[in-house]
Amino acid sequence: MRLLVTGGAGFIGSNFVHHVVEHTDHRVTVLDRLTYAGNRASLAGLPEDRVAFVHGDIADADLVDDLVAAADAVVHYAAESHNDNSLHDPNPFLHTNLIGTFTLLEAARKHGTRFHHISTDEVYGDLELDDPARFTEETPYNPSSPYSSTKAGSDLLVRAWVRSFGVSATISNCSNNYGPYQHVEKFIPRQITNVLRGIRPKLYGEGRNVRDWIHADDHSSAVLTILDEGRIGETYLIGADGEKDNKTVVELILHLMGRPTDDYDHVTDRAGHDLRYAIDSTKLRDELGWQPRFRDFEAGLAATIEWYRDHEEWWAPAKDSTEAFYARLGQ
Ligand code: NAD
Ligand code: TDX
Repeated sequence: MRLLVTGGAGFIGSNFVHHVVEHTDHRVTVLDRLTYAGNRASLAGLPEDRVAFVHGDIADADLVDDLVAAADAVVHYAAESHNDNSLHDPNPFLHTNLIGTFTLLEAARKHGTRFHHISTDEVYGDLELDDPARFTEETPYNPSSPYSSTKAGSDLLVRAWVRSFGVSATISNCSNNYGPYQHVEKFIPRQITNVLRGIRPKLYGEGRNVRDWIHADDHSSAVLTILDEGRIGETYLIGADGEKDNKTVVELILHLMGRPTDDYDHVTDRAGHDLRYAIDSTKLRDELGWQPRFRDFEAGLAATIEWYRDHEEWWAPAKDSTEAFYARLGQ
């Protein structure tokens, strides 16, 4: 197959491209605008006869039309993805997450191209800490931030294009990813690179908020499974039973990096901070037979720490400006 992967120079998109090259015969064209979050170095070393790169905007209808016409399937990762940025300036989130997704859907409709939309568990809002329920495909949408509301809107566009225009689309909503190539603005790489730089990790509020962690490589295998075997029009939740509160994660990072586990700061909490996310991925596992490979969070985290230790040249250029942004917010 010829895959068009949008956002393939970002964190999860680049992990997906590496996974596809390693595990399939597909050829990939990456379409990426190379915003602050995109990095061509994340695709370095991949074979040129398998992976092509196009620098451009998913909201550029002429460009998108040409690329979708040449693809057998679109896997749509491109997004503005950081909640804290969306609280500071929502505008790019509307452009990319809504107009960009609309532009891709119109091209998929015109050319009859298979479409897989990557989304997030954040569209479902949050759960109480003691709620026995987890998110399922039936949970009502209830997004909290400009980021999650534009992702929710993009999911609804996909559903409407399936029903009204017969677009062959599937949707997946995944929990929090960790692994290599994640931007230093995000929680886990921020704390790892802080420790590497001799800066104390920064925990929002009390750190009671729970995230459901999955390794990015497991996200990739789930997306390939849905692309191959998913039922058109269906939504699949992707998760690996990885619930941890933020305080536990910071203390584990410090422990794995040989630091005292109380060597961190509590900083200003995020506005509207979602308390807990938790995914029930029974449908994906029972219907399509998918299973995560990384079941030991501590081992996956240790490998991720090693990756950041070994790849300072990849993350260092973004570190100072990211910390300056957080410092202005008191975080
Ligand atoms: P990221 O911010 O690391 O990467 C986004 C990529 O999209 C970047 O390479 C950027 O340059 C590109 N991009 C942004 N705007 C673009 C535009 N207008 N045109 C073309 N390219 C553009 O994001 P990520 O964390 O890898 O997330 C990828 C997808 O996965 C997003 O759709 C996100 O909502 C979803 N998701 C992320 C997580 C997570 O934990 N990070 C969890 C679930 C779902
Ligand atoms: O310095 C920090 N300190 C801190 O305590 C940062 C950056 C974050 N946090 C907290 C906020 C969250 O409770 O850690 C948790 C994780 O934060 P992020 O990495 O910003 O992720 P989150 O807001 O949970 O969203 C992520 O998962 C779902 C991705 O960024 C989204 O793109 C995805 O949809």
